[in-house]
Formats: sequence, structure tokens, C-alpha cells
Amino acid sequence: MYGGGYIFDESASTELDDAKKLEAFEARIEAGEKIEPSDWMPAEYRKQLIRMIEQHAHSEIIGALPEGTWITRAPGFKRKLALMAKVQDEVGHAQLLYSAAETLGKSREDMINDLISGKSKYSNVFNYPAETWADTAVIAWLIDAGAIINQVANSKGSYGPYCRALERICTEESFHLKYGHDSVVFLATGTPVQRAMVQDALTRWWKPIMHFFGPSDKISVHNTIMMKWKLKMASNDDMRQKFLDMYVPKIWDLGLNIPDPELRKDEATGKWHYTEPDWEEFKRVINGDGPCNRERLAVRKMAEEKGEWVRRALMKQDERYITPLA
Ligand code: FAQ
Repeated sequence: MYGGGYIFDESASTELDDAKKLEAFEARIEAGEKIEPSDWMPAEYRKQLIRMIEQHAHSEIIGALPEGTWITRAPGFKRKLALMAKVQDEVGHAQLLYSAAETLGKSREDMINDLISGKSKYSNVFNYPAETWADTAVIAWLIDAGAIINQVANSKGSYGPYCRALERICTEESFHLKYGHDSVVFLATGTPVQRAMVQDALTRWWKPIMHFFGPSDKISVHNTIMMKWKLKMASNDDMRQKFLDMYVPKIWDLGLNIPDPELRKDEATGKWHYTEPDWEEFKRVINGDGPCNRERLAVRKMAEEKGEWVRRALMKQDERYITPLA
């Protein structure tokens, strides 16, 4: 039970999907114009956008869980406050993104149901456990870094409501990145035990982080159409390269070891060379068979069921304001 959103009539749009409209639509995108919810758009554009924004929104609420488990165990009051604020921000990002996806005609209730039933995906990284405090530091630094690279690029994309949501999200993510960097530096320059803890976290998180940018361009399913319509502003491999370029030197500067013997920059091409990530494992994890998928969805389902009365109460309150007084 959620408010807002309208039901989009798929058949009506298919009829309108003619060549002239498509040509004009693509010309607008080419010229850098934003597409708005009331504008004509091809059914496939709408479908791809809903898929991408919905998955992004789910990633934010599920992404709050691994770090959220550390709020009660944060070392010290300042760290606890900072982590609480970060987790709260991530949930707020989900609200912005669900609202952007609703403009395309899918109701929030349907999106949440598709998440809980396993029909909709969310980011691979949140299916791994945050075993120690250092995991929260690595998540806040490097996963937020990856998210910022993706989101800053895509905020220049073609769909107005998504781009505007991304701009707001990136502003907050930049604080998360600073907080994460500070936490990693603190541990990496701390006692031998703290150093070992952050090295261990980095070693475990490197593989999911390499997967985070999506399958290599050779096997990506949607890259071509997503980039043509400026839903994605760079390919998965280009985003991965950008991340390596920006963060590998910073990680090495801290004296931390990246668990990939192949990792090096080819100075001639300017590209990073790395061990090809295991895409079979990636597929298993995003399709429900990672270390924490079941636990994450069970928590989400419980929150949904336990929060039902709150949503009902809020809807009732809304009604009180819109019903004219007798
Ligand atoms: N995880 O053909 P492609 C965050 C799926 S926000 C899971 O290359 P596409 C904030 C993909 O959906 C993180 N699934 O797909 C935070 C497709 O499956 P489908 C989320 C993935 O769309 C930080 C299939 O693989 N960010 O972290 C992943 O062209 C810290 C084939 O892939 C976004 O969602 C993956 N990593 O490119 C919160 C950004 N990668 O749908 C808390 C928006 C791919 O056919 C703490 N999304 N898949 O069944 C995008 O930019 C794109 O959708 C990509 C994938 C780049 C993720």
C-alpha cells in the first residue's frame, strides 16, 4: 500500500511507437535534451529505465543492511553517529529513486513486491557479509567511490527525473566517500591488528567490487541500447577502468595489497590490465545464490510486513486532510 504513481498503458504506447516519433525522440537525446515523464518515449526506453532505476533503488535499501548491522557495534560515539547518518542517507536515496521510477508508471508496491519475490535484481555487492568493522570502512570508501563514478556519469543522461535524483544523491555520496576514506586511513595507519583487519576486508571485497560495474562489455546484455539512449553514459568496462585509475594508486599509497597479481597499468594504452572477474560467480550472486541473498530478502520482507500498519496509518492521515470537513 503506497501513495502516488499512475498505471501506464503499455498497449497504447506500442501503437505510438512509430518511426517518426522514434526519430524525433532520438534527435532530442542526441542534442542533449532531457526526456520528461509526460513526453513520448519508446516502450523499450521506458522498460529499460524502470529496470535500471528500480534495481538502483533496491540496491540503496538493501545496501543499508550490511553497514546497518554495525551501527550498534561502531567503535565510539562519533563513528556511530556518522554511520547512522550514512545508512539513513542510503534509505533516503532509495526514496528518491523509487519516486523517479514511479514517474514511468510502475507502482512502488509492485517494485517492492518484485524485490521481495526475487524477480528484481539489486547490486551484487550487498550479498556479501560485513564481517568486521573494517568492512564498513571499505564499503563506504570503495563501493561509494564506484557508485559515484557511475552516478556522476549517468546524471548527465537523458531521463530528467533520474538525472535530478542522481545529482542530489551524488552530493550526499561524496560525504560518504570522505567518511569511508577517513575510516580506511585510520585503520591502515593504526596498530598492526587494525592494519591486518583492513587488509583482510579489502582482500575479501576486491572481487565483488570488480563485479560491481557489471559484466565485461563483451558479455553485457544491455550496454548498446543503454548507451545509445544515454541511460548509461559509459560502458561497464570504461567505468571499471575509471575506478581503477582513480583508486588503485590511493590504495597502494596506503601500503595495502590488492589481491590480483595481474593488476598493472599498461602505460602505452593507459588501460589497466587485471584478472578477468569470474562472471559465472557474478551471475550466481545476482540471481539469488550469493552468501547473503536469502538473509537480505528475509530482512526486507520482515520490514515490509512490520511496517504495513505505519503505511496504512499515514494513508489514513492523508485522507483526513483531503476529505472536506462536513
Ligand atoms: N549487480 O547488460 P548489463 C550503491 C545485471 S548503488 C547486480 O551490463 P546494464 C550505493 C543487469 O541488471 C549501486 N546486477 O546491464 C550504496 C542485467 O540483468 P537483467 C547500484 C547487475 O543495466 C553504496 C545483467 O546483469 N547502482 O552502491 C550488476 O546495462 C554503499 C547484465 O548486465 C546502480 O544500480 C551488479 N553490479 O548495466 C548503497 C546504478 N551489473 O536486468 C549502500 C544504475 C549488472 O537483464 C552502501 N545502474 N547487473 O536481469 C547501472 O548503471 C547499470 O544498470 C549497471 C548494469 C552498470 C549496474
